[in-house]
Amino acid sequence: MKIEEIKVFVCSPGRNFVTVKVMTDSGIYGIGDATLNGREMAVVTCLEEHIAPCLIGRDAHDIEDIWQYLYKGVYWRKGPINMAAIAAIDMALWDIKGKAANMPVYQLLGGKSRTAVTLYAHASGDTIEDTIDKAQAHIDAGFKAVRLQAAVPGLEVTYGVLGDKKDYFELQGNRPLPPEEPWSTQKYFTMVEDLFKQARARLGNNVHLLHDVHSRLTPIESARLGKLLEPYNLLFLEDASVAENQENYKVIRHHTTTPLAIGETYNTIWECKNLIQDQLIDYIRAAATHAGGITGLRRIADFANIYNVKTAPHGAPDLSPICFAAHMHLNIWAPNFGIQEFVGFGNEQLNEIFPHRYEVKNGTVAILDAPGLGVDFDESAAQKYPYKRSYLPVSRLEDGTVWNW
Ligand code: GCO
Ligand code: MG
Repeated sequence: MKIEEIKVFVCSPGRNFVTVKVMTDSGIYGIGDATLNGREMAVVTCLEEHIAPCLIGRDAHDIEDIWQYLYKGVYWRKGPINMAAIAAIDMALWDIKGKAANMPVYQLLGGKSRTAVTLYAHASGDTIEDTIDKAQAHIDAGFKAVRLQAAVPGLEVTYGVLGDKKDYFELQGNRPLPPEEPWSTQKYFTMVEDLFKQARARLGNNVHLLHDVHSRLTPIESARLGKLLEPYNLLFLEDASVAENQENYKVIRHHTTTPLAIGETYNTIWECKNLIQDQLIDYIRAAATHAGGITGLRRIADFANIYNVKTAPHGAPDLSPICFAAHMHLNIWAPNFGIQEFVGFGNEQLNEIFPHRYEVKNGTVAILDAPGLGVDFDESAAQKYPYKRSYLPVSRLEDGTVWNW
Protein backbone atom coordinates (compact mmCIF):
# COMPACT_ATOMS: atom_id res chain seq x y z
CA MET A 1 0.00 0.00 0.00
CA LYS A 2 1.98 2.97 -1.28
CA ILE A 3 1.80 6.54 0.00
CA GLU A 4 0.68 8.68 -2.93
CA GLU A 5 0.20 12.12 -1.47
CA ILE A 6 0.49 13.98 1.83
CA LYS A 7 -1.82 16.95 2.30
CA VAL A 8 -1.46 19.51 5.09
CA PHE A 9 -4.31 21.75 6.27
CA VAL A 10 -4.51 24.59 8.78
CA CYS A 11 -7.91 25.68 9.99
CA SER A 12 -9.16 27.92 12.77
CA PRO A 13 -12.60 27.02 14.11
CA GLY A 14 -11.97 29.33 17.11
CA ARG A 15 -8.34 28.27 17.40
CA ASN A 16 -5.73 26.87 15.00
CA PHE A 17 -5.31 23.20 14.10
CA VAL A 18 -2.78 21.61 11.74
CA THR A 19 -4.01 18.39 10.13
CA VAL A 20 -2.21 15.88 7.93
CA LYS A 21 -3.93 13.57 5.49
CA VAL A 22 -1.87 10.67 4.10
CA MET A 23 -3.35 9.28 0.86
CA THR A 24 -2.50 5.79 -0.39
CA ASP A 25 -2.90 4.01 -3.74
CA SER A 26 -5.43 1.65 -2.11
CA GLY A 27 -7.92 4.48 -1.62
CA ILE A 28 -7.49 4.27 2.17
CA TYR A 29 -6.29 7.48 3.82
CA GLY A 30 -5.24 8.31 7.35
CA ILE A 31 -5.27 11.55 9.36
CA GLY A 32 -2.98 13.00 12.03
CA ASP A 33 -2.78 16.06 14.31
CA ALA A 34 0.31 18.32 14.02
CA THR A 35 -0.94 21.33 16.01
CA LEU A 36 1.77 23.26 17.87
CA ASN A 37 0.11 26.21 19.58
CA GLY A 38 1.71 29.48 18.44
CA ARG A 39 4.14 27.82 15.99
CA GLU A 40 1.64 26.16 13.63
CA MET A 41 3.14 27.35 10.34
CA ALA A 42 6.62 26.12 11.22
CA VAL A 43 5.22 22.57 11.43
CA VAL A 44 3.34 23.05 8.14
CA THR A 45 6.60 24.02 6.39
CA CYS A 46 8.46 21.11 7.99
CA LEU A 47 5.81 18.71 6.70
CA GLU A 48 5.36 20.19 3.23
CA GLU A 49 8.94 21.09 2.40
CA HIS A 50 10.97 18.51 4.26
CA ILE A 51 8.94 15.42 5.16
CA ALA A 52 6.27 14.82 2.51
CA PRO A 53 8.68 14.54 -0.46
CA CYS A 54 10.64 11.75 1.32
CA LEU A 55 7.58 9.60 1.95
CA ILE A 56 5.93 9.40 -1.46
CA GLY A 57 6.08 5.84 -2.78
CA ARG A 58 6.88 4.24 0.62
CA ASP A 59 4.76 1.42 2.05
CA ALA A 60 2.19 2.96 4.43
CA HIS A 61 2.37 -0.22 6.55
CA ASP A 62 5.99 0.49 7.58
CA ILE A 63 5.05 2.65 10.58
CA GLU A 64 8.13 1.85 12.67
CA ASP A 65 10.60 2.21 9.79
CA ILE A 66 9.10 5.56 8.76
CA TRP A 67 9.23 6.76 12.39
CA GLN A 68 12.93 5.80 12.68
CA TYR A 69 13.67 7.26 9.25
CA LEU A 70 12.18 10.62 10.24
CA TYR A 71 13.66 10.59 13.78
CA LYS A 72 17.18 9.21 13.28
CA GLY A 73 17.59 9.87 9.60
CA VAL A 74 17.16 13.63 9.85
CA TYR A 75 20.37 14.11 11.92
CA TRP A 76 18.65 16.98 13.87
CA ARG A 77 16.78 14.75 16.31
CA LYS A 78 13.92 15.76 18.61
CA GLY A 79 12.48 19.29 18.96
CA PRO A 80 8.80 20.31 19.10
CA ILE A 81 8.43 21.21 15.41
CA ASN A 82 10.02 18.09 14.01
CA MET A 83 8.32 15.80 16.54
CA ALA A 84 4.85 17.29 15.90
CA ALA A 85 5.39 16.65 12.19
CA ILE A 86 6.52 13.05 12.86
CA ALA A 87 3.56 12.60 15.24
CA ALA A 88 0.98 13.55 12.62
CA ILE A 89 2.45 11.19 10.02
CA ASP A 90 2.60 8.43 12.63
CA MET A 91 -1.06 8.87 13.70
CA ALA A 92 -2.14 8.87 10.06
CA LEU A 93 -0.26 5.62 9.41
CA TRP A 94 -1.85 3.92 12.44
CA ASP A 95 -5.23 5.14 11.17
CA ILE A 96 -4.49 3.59 7.76
CA LYS A 97 -3.33 0.29 9.27
CA GLY A 98 -6.46 0.09 11.38
CA LYS A 99 -8.73 0.81 8.44
CA ALA A 100 -6.86 -1.75 6.29
CA ALA A 101 -7.19 -4.39 9.05
CA ASN A 102 -10.79 -3.31 9.74
CA MET A 103 -9.87 -2.94 13.42
CA PRO A 104 -9.71 -0.07 15.90
CA VAL A 105 -6.12 0.99 16.62
CA TYR A 106 -6.23 -0.22 20.25
CA GLN A 107 -6.56 -3.78 18.94
CA LEU A 108 -3.34 -3.35 16.97
CA LEU A 109 -1.58 -2.10 20.12
CA GLY A 110 -2.42 -5.28 22.01
CA GLY A 111 -6.11 -5.03 22.83
CA LYS A 112 -8.01 -3.53 25.72
CA SER A 113 -6.92 -3.31 29.36
CA ARG A 114 -10.19 -1.68 30.47
CA THR A 115 -13.74 -1.09 29.32
CA ALA A 116 -13.89 2.72 29.61
CA VAL A 117 -11.50 5.66 29.89
CA THR A 118 -11.81 7.89 32.97
CA LEU A 119 -11.67 11.63 32.34
CA TYR A 120 -10.99 14.65 34.50
CA ALA A 121 -12.98 17.79 33.81
CA HIS A 122 -11.92 21.42 34.27
CA ALA A 123 -13.48 23.80 36.77
CA SER A 124 -12.00 27.28 36.26
CA GLY A 125 -13.57 30.24 38.00
CA ASP A 126 -13.21 33.94 38.67
CA THR A 127 -13.56 33.21 42.38
CA ILE A 128 -13.10 30.18 44.61
CA GLU A 129 -16.86 29.93 44.98
CA ASP A 130 -17.40 30.02 41.24
CA THR A 131 -14.75 27.31 40.73
CA ILE A 132 -16.36 25.04 43.30
CA ASP A 133 -19.84 25.62 41.78
CA LYS A 134 -18.45 24.54 38.40
CA ALA A 135 -16.79 21.50 39.96
CA GLN A 136 -20.09 20.53 41.58
CA ALA A 137 -21.82 20.78 38.19
CA HIS A 138 -19.24 18.35 36.73
CA ILE A 139 -19.73 15.98 39.66
CA ASP A 140 -23.50 16.16 39.16
CA ALA A 141 -22.92 15.24 35.51
CA GLY A 142 -21.05 12.11 36.61
CA PHE A 143 -17.37 13.16 36.62
CA LYS A 144 -15.25 11.48 39.29
CA ALA A 145 -12.27 13.81 38.88
CA VAL A 146 -12.04 17.59 38.47
CA ARG A 147 -9.15 20.02 37.99
CA LEU A 148 -9.62 23.21 40.02
CA GLN A 149 -8.19 26.58 38.90
CA ALA A 150 -9.26 29.95 40.28
CA ALA A 151 -8.26 33.52 39.45
CA VAL A 152 -5.57 34.91 41.74
CA PRO A 153 -6.97 37.97 43.59
CA GLY A 154 -4.83 41.03 42.95
CA LEU A 155 -3.62 39.89 39.52
CA GLU A 156 -5.28 41.41 36.47
CA VAL A 157 -5.57 38.05 34.68
CA THR A 158 -4.87 34.44 35.58
CA TYR A 159 -3.91 32.03 32.81
CA GLY A 160 -6.42 29.29 32.06
CA VAL A 161 -9.30 30.93 33.93
CA LEU A 162 -12.17 31.42 31.56
CA GLY A 163 -13.67 34.65 32.90
CA ASP A 164 -16.76 35.54 30.88
CA LYS A 165 -15.87 33.16 28.01
CA LYS A 166 -18.21 30.25 27.52
CA ASP A 167 -15.47 27.70 26.89
CA TYR A 168 -11.84 27.25 25.88
CA PHE A 169 -12.66 27.11 22.18
CA GLU A 170 -13.52 30.83 22.20
CA LEU A 171 -10.36 31.87 23.93
CA GLN A 172 -7.56 31.90 21.49
CA GLY A 173 -8.52 33.23 18.07
CA ASN A 174 -7.83 36.82 19.06
CA ARG A 175 -4.21 36.87 20.09
CA PRO A 176 -2.37 38.17 16.97
CA LEU A 177 0.53 39.05 19.29
CA PRO A 178 1.39 37.36 22.60
CA PRO A 179 -0.47 39.01 25.48
CA GLU A 180 1.61 39.47 28.63
CA GLU A 181 0.25 38.25 31.94
CA PRO A 182 1.48 39.05 35.46
CA TRP A 183 2.49 36.50 38.07
CA SER A 184 2.92 36.71 41.83
CA THR A 185 3.79 33.57 43.76
CA GLN A 186 2.87 35.24 47.04
CA LYS A 187 -0.65 36.16 45.88
CA TYR A 188 -1.11 32.71 44.37
CA PHE A 189 -0.21 30.86 47.58
CA THR A 190 -2.87 32.73 49.54
CA MET A 191 -5.53 31.74 47.01
CA VAL A 192 -4.57 28.13 46.37
CA GLU A 193 -4.68 26.88 49.94
CA ASP A 194 -8.15 28.40 50.42
CA LEU A 195 -9.31 26.90 47.14
CA PHE A 196 -8.59 23.33 48.21
CA LYS A 197 -9.67 23.81 51.81
CA GLN A 198 -13.07 25.11 50.69
CA ALA A 199 -13.34 22.57 47.87
CA ARG A 200 -12.90 19.59 50.23
CA ALA A 201 -15.35 21.14 52.69
CA ARG A 202 -18.02 21.56 50.01
CA LEU A 203 -17.32 18.65 47.64
CA GLY A 204 -16.36 16.00 50.18
CA ASN A 205 -13.75 13.28 49.82
CA ASN A 206 -15.43 11.19 47.17
CA VAL A 207 -14.07 13.08 44.19
CA HIS A 208 -10.52 13.28 42.80
CA LEU A 209 -9.17 16.82 42.74
CA LEU A 210 -6.28 18.03 40.56
CA HIS A 211 -4.44 21.30 40.01
CA ASP A 212 -2.14 22.75 37.32
CA VAL A 213 0.54 25.27 38.36
CA HIS A 214 1.72 25.92 34.77
CA SER A 215 5.33 25.76 36.00
CA ARG A 216 5.19 29.08 37.83
CA LEU A 217 7.03 27.93 40.99
CA THR A 218 10.67 27.28 41.83
CA PRO A 219 11.39 23.72 43.06
CA ILE A 220 11.45 24.69 46.73
CA GLU A 221 8.19 26.65 46.34
CA SER A 222 6.68 23.59 44.67
CA ALA A 223 7.85 21.48 47.58
CA ARG A 224 6.11 23.88 49.95
CA LEU A 225 2.92 23.80 47.89
CA GLY A 226 2.93 20.00 47.75
CA LYS A 227 3.20 19.89 51.55
CA LEU A 228 0.53 22.52 52.01
CA LEU A 229 -1.91 20.57 49.83
CA GLU A 230 -1.28 17.15 51.41
CA PRO A 231 -4.36 17.36 53.68
CA TYR A 232 -6.57 17.80 50.59
CA ASN A 233 -5.39 14.60 48.93
CA LEU A 234 -4.88 15.63 45.29
CA LEU A 235 -4.85 13.02 42.54
CA PHE A 236 -1.94 15.04 41.21
CA LEU A 237 -0.27 18.43 41.20
CA GLU A 238 0.66 19.26 37.62
CA ASP A 239 3.64 21.22 36.26
CA ALA A 240 4.63 22.66 39.63
CA SER A 241 8.10 23.59 38.32
CA VAL A 242 9.85 23.26 34.98
CA ALA A 243 12.02 20.19 34.65
CA GLU A 244 14.46 21.11 31.90
CA ASN A 245 16.81 20.05 34.64
CA GLN A 246 15.16 16.80 35.72
CA GLU A 247 17.02 17.03 39.06
CA ASN A 248 14.59 19.85 40.03
CA TYR A 249 12.05 17.20 40.89
CA LYS A 250 14.35 15.59 43.47
CA VAL A 251 13.94 18.73 45.57
CA ILE A 252 10.16 18.58 45.32
CA ARG A 253 9.89 14.82 45.83
CA HIS A 254 12.11 14.92 48.88
CA HIS A 255 9.60 17.12 50.73
CA THR A 256 6.12 16.00 49.77
CA THR A 257 3.91 12.97 49.14
CA THR A 258 1.48 14.95 46.95
CA PRO A 259 1.55 13.02 43.64
CA LEU A 260 3.29 14.91 40.83
CA ALA A 261 2.52 15.11 37.10
CA ILE A 262 4.45 16.68 34.24
CA GLY A 263 5.17 16.29 30.53
CA GLU A 264 2.65 18.03 28.25
CA THR A 265 5.45 19.87 26.39
CA TYR A 266 7.75 16.86 26.09
CA ASN A 267 8.75 15.64 22.65
CA THR A 268 10.58 12.40 23.43
CA ILE A 269 11.25 9.93 26.19
CA TRP A 270 14.54 11.70 26.90
CA GLU A 271 12.89 14.65 28.63
CA CYS A 272 11.26 12.35 31.16
CA LYS A 273 13.65 9.41 31.36
CA ASN A 274 15.20 10.39 34.71
CA LEU A 275 11.93 11.69 36.12
CA ILE A 276 10.44 8.26 35.50
CA GLN A 277 13.43 6.07 36.30
CA ASP A 278 14.13 7.87 39.58
CA GLN A 279 10.41 7.73 40.43
CA LEU A 280 10.27 11.50 40.84
CA ILE A 281 6.81 11.75 39.27
CA ASP A 282 3.58 9.76 39.40
CA TYR A 283 1.92 10.71 36.10
CA ILE A 284 3.45 11.41 32.70
CA ARG A 285 1.39 13.89 30.67
CA ALA A 286 3.07 13.60 27.25
CA ALA A 287 0.68 13.94 24.29
CA ALA A 288 0.63 11.95 21.05
CA THR A 289 0.78 15.16 18.98
CA HIS A 290 3.89 16.47 20.73
CA ALA A 291 5.77 13.31 21.64
CA GLY A 292 6.10 11.53 18.31
CA GLY A 293 2.62 10.13 17.81
CA ILE A 294 1.22 6.80 18.92
CA THR A 295 4.61 5.16 18.39
CA GLY A 296 6.41 7.74 20.57
CA LEU A 297 3.83 7.70 23.34
CA ARG A 298 3.59 3.91 23.40
CA ARG A 299 7.32 3.74 24.13
CA ILE A 300 7.01 6.28 26.97
CA ALA A 301 4.01 4.41 28.46
CA ASP A 302 5.81 1.07 28.43
CA PHE A 303 8.92 2.54 30.04
CA ALA A 304 6.85 4.36 32.67
CA ASN A 305 5.01 1.15 33.52
CA ILE A 306 8.19 -0.41 34.92
CA TYR A 307 8.52 2.43 37.43
CA ASN A 308 4.88 2.67 38.57
CA VAL A 309 4.32 5.90 36.67
CA LYS A 310 0.86 6.21 35.10
CA THR A 311 -0.10 7.99 31.90
CA ALA A 312 -2.33 11.08 31.97
CA PRO A 313 -2.25 12.46 28.41
CA HIS A 314 -2.57 16.19 27.84
CA GLY A 315 -6.10 17.02 26.70
CA ALA A 316 -6.10 20.78 26.20
CA PRO A 317 -8.26 22.46 23.53
CA ASP A 318 -5.21 23.07 21.34
CA LEU A 319 -4.96 19.35 20.57
CA SER A 320 -7.33 18.33 17.79
CA PRO A 321 -9.97 15.58 18.05
CA ILE A 322 -7.52 13.40 16.09
CA CYS A 323 -5.11 13.58 19.02
CA PHE A 324 -8.00 12.88 21.39
CA ALA A 325 -8.81 9.73 19.39
CA ALA A 326 -5.15 8.64 19.36
CA HIS A 327 -5.13 9.04 23.16
CA MET A 328 -8.31 6.98 23.46
CA HIS A 329 -6.64 3.99 21.78
CA LEU A 330 -3.50 4.34 23.91
CA ASN A 331 -5.64 4.77 27.05
CA ILE A 332 -7.68 1.65 26.33
CA TRP A 333 -4.54 -0.38 25.75
CA ALA A 334 -1.97 0.95 28.28
CA PRO A 335 -1.79 -1.26 31.40
CA ASN A 336 -0.59 1.82 33.31
CA PHE A 337 -3.20 4.30 32.08
CA GLY A 338 -4.12 6.79 34.82
CA ILE A 339 -6.57 9.44 33.67
CA GLN A 340 -7.38 11.55 30.58
CA GLU A 341 -7.70 15.35 30.69
CA PHE A 342 -10.93 16.48 29.03
CA VAL A 343 -12.23 20.00 28.25
CA GLY A 344 -15.27 19.03 26.20
CA PHE A 345 -15.73 18.16 22.55
CA GLY A 346 -15.56 21.79 21.44
CA ASN A 347 -17.81 23.99 19.37
CA GLU A 348 -20.03 23.17 16.38
CA GLN A 349 -17.44 24.24 13.81
CA LEU A 350 -14.84 21.93 15.33
CA ASN A 351 -17.22 18.96 15.26
CA GLU A 352 -18.19 19.73 11.69
CA ILE A 353 -14.52 19.59 10.66
CA PHE A 354 -13.61 16.54 12.75
CA PRO A 355 -16.70 14.28 12.88
CA HIS A 356 -16.53 11.39 15.39
CA ARG A 357 -18.83 9.24 17.52
CA TYR A 358 -16.96 9.37 20.83
CA GLU A 359 -19.34 10.02 23.72
CA VAL A 360 -18.95 10.97 27.37
CA LYS A 361 -21.00 9.04 29.91
CA ASN A 362 -20.57 9.43 33.66
CA GLY A 363 -17.17 11.04 33.25
CA THR A 364 -15.82 8.28 31.03
CA VAL A 365 -15.53 7.58 27.31
CA ALA A 366 -16.55 4.13 26.15
CA ILE A 367 -14.59 2.08 23.63
CA LEU A 368 -15.47 2.84 20.02
CA ASP A 369 -15.06 -0.04 17.62
CA ALA A 370 -14.78 1.97 14.39
CA PRO A 371 -11.76 0.92 12.31
CA GLY A 372 -8.61 3.07 12.58
CA LEU A 373 -8.71 6.09 14.90
CA GLY A 374 -12.47 6.58 14.66
CA VAL A 375 -12.41 10.26 13.67
CA ASP A 376 -12.54 11.92 10.23
CA PHE A 377 -11.55 15.23 8.67
CA ASP A 378 -13.84 17.26 6.39
CA GLU A 379 -11.62 19.28 4.04
CA SER A 380 -14.33 21.58 2.73
CA ALA A 381 -15.62 22.39 6.22
CA ALA A 382 -12.05 23.21 7.26
CA GLN A 383 -11.66 25.64 4.35
CA LYS A 384 -14.39 27.84 5.82
CA TYR A 385 -12.19 28.69 8.81
CA PRO A 386 -8.78 29.89 7.61
CA TYR A 387 -5.65 30.17 9.77
CA LYS A 388 -5.39 33.17 12.09
CA ARG A 389 -2.02 33.97 13.67
CA SER A 390 -2.36 33.46 17.40
CA TYR A 391 -0.05 33.15 20.39
CA LEU A 392 0.02 31.86 23.93
CA PRO A 393 0.58 34.56 26.55
CA VAL A 394 3.98 35.41 28.01
CA SER A 395 4.29 35.43 31.79
CA ARG A 396 6.05 38.24 33.72
CA LEU A 397 6.65 38.87 37.42
CA GLU A 398 5.16 42.09 38.77
CA ASP A 399 8.56 43.83 38.37
CA GLY A 400 8.59 42.97 34.65
CA THR A 401 10.90 39.93 34.69
CA VAL A 402 9.94 37.28 32.10
CA TRP A 403 8.80 34.25 34.09
CA ASN A 404 8.37 30.52 33.58
CA TRP A 405 5.62 28.74 31.74
C1 GCO B 1 -3.36 21.86 30.32
C2 GCO B 1 -2.41 22.83 29.74
C3 GCO B 1 -2.93 23.85 28.78
C4 GCO B 1 -1.73 24.48 28.07
C5 GCO B 1 -1.96 24.69 26.63
C6 GCO B 1 -0.76 25.34 25.96
O1 GCO B 1 -2.98 21.23 31.27
O2 GCO B 1 -4.45 21.69 29.78
O3 GCO B 1 -1.53 23.35 30.68
O4 GCO B 1 -3.73 24.77 29.43
O5 GCO B 1 -1.36 25.65 28.70
O6 GCO B 1 -2.25 23.48 26.04
O7 GCO B 1 -0.79 25.24 24.59
MG1 MG C 1 -1.09 21.70 31.95
